[in-house]
Amino acid sequence: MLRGGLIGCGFFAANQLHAWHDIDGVEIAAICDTDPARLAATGDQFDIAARYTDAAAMLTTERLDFVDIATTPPSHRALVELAARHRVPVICQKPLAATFADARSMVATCDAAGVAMMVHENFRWQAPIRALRAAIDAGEIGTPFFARLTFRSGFDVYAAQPYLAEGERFIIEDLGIHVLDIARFVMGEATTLFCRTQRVNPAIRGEDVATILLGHGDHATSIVDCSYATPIHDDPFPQTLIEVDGDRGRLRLEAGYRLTVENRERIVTRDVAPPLLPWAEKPWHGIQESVAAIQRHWVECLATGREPATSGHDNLRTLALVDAAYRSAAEGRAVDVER
Ligand code: NAD
Ligand code: 89V
Repeated sequence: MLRGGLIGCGFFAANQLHAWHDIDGVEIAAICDTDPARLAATGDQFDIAARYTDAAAMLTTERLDFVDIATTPPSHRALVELAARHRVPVICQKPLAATFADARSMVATCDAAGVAMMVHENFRWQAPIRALRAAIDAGEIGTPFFARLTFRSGFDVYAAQPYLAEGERFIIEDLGIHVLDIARFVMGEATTLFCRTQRVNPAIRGEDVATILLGHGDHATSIVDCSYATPIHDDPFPQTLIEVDGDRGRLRLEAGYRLTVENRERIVTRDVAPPLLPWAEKPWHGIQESVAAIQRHWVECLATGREPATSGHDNLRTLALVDAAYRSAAEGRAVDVER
């Protein structure tokens, strides 16, 4: 039985704890939160007796096979470094760090300590996105040369995550990061990028709209566009809608989890809806199922010694896009993505 310790008992951690509970061969043996009330509520809900308000005390006292960090970003670097000092494999929520330099240093620290590291970048693990990628891998549209990845919503994301209204940076760092990661997953690495940001909602501090044009070498172009300022009657939150043009056909992942594959001869629409897990709740169920999928992947990686798909090293490539997007928006010009 793998013994995990979870740090950060907030809004999203409940999904992670439900998913761990469902995975055979894993138990969350201890939890930690600096807020005693949240710690107690989570411990009671998931029946976990070993509770800590100090992560260092948890790491010193408990024998853990991995740590799952579900705190907000300002604490990520210190907590990842703590796990590395204890030689404990570590999962860290996105965004891995507030700066690209911090993230690089965290990945280097885990390398030096010889500990496995995975970033909890779960969006690419969503069932509809994997179905889209499987269609590309099966050659259904030939070679992709264009994609548009859209996340537009007016959902009140601030209700459950009030800190999102307070940061100098918002939608690229918190949400665009997922969509940029999907862009890599679907289209490969991007080399150049141009980004414009807007703040439409005057009640928040950061940008709530971002439009990003990516160049994937010479072979492909994609557009990532995100908005939390778009009033929509049937809001698709939290679905990422995607279209991909290939030289032999076209894919469209549309609202309601419909995947259409077409070429000049035929058009087929498939239902690629994610399953509704027993503990999941609409409209979050696709994200919740992706949490279970990425955590199962982590357990397989620990068992086999394989590098996780969203390892620290892999996630640096996504963070390079986030960094380039903010740089481009600030400078008002296209920029190269740091390698
Ligand atoms: P939250 O504020 O609801 O919860 C964070 C918890 O961490 C709080 O209870 C806080 O007291 C605790 N905490 C902070 N610093 C700590 C420390 N040093 N030691 C112990 N506990 C500490 O935040 P949230 O909305 O659950 O977000 C947490 C993380 O999850 C963020 O990085 C966010 O971006 C990410 N997130 C990811 C997804 C996704 O789909 N992958 C969705 C939502 C949130
Ligand atoms: O991923 C996140 O951190 C969340 C949400 C999915 C709502 O964007 O903020």
